[in-house]
Amino acid sequence: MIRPEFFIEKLRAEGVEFYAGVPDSLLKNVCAYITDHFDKEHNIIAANEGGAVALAAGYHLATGKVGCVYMQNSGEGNAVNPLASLTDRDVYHIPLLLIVGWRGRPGVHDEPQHVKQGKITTSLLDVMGIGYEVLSKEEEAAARQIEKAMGSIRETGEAFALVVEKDTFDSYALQNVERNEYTMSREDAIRMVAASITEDAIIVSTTGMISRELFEYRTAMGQRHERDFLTVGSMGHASQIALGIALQHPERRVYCFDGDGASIMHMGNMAIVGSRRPKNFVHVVFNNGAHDSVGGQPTVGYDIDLVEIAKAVRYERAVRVCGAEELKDALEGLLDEGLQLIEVRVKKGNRKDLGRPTTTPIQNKEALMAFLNA
Ligand SMILES: Cc1ncc(C[n+]2csc(CCOP(=O)(O)OP(=O)(O)O)c2C)c(N)n1
Repeated sequence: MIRPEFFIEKLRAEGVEFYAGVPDSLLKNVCAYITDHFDKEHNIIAANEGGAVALAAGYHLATGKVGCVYMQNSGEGNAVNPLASLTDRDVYHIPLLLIVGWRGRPGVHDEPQHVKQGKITTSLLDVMGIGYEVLSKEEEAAARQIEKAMGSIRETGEAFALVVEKDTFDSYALQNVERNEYTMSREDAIRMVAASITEDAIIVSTTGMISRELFEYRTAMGQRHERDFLTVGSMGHASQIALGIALQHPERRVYCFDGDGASIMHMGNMAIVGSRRPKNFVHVVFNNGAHDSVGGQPTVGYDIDLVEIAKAVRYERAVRVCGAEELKDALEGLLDEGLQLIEVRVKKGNRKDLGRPTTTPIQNKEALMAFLNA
């Protein structure tokens, strides 16, 4: 295995002093090392992976140096547009290094949302004309690959990617842990909201642990899963799926269970929800100020005012709550009709024995459609 400090210090020796990206579970030890060793001007956790590519482009314009973008392969899609229309040699020809966590690598068992992306991870790089190396798990070989990558970037002025398999990096314990003062767990908050909704309502939940915790709540309560759409991939788009349903089923209330990282990733989606003002839409953002599902790296969730943002894009009502009492009041105080948002401030972390959905995405889809159209 590679020590994160070995990897990042080798990159530093090759002139890499700027990072931007969206965290990934396979890269979490490297991301933690970067967080501890680079200041906020040199490590930016971006809203989405496309934004990270553009940040590295801006850094290059300002300094002439090569920035590095880290991402899970799920984020390749978000990055394709700026890679093809900004940094590509046919456009502005801007060099950068990509570090891509390879979930769903063929032959390695992974969750369903990673299977397709895992198959196309390297072919997407091929089709964009981006050279890559699958990073060795052995330090000296990895060091040679870094030299090759940086040599290629310097020679061609183009992007080059290091693709990272599972169990490549050794552990690294984050020193600068950002704690928040909130006491309620996300899982308790999810249970409270789920328990408060009527039997005909739908929940569209976001990527990561929020969906896993909702699934386990139903199982624990002996309930079926047909009312819940678990958006296991497609991070940041749960609110649009919910909107698509809400507009066609005005007789049912639709809840979106969102994360702060996910809602920030595609924040414009809130504006579209606001523009339609569905009367049957309740947006609940479980805000722990972190990308908790992939290692707890900070988001800007506590630096911005989600309630004011919701109001500004024409949600009828938006409130922020912390703690079970306030959440209970907010749920009881929901208007019978109207587009509403509840931001629930929760602490970071999850149960260690949290499971994963035991139904497949297709089963989930079919059960929901049957329920909706019964
Ligand atoms: C496009 C994309 N980028 C990155 C990921 C990896 N990922 C999965 S969950 C997650 C964090 C979600 O954070 P948040 O929405 O705040 O929810 P939390 O995990 O904190 O409950 C990330 C970055 C992904 N699935 N898709």
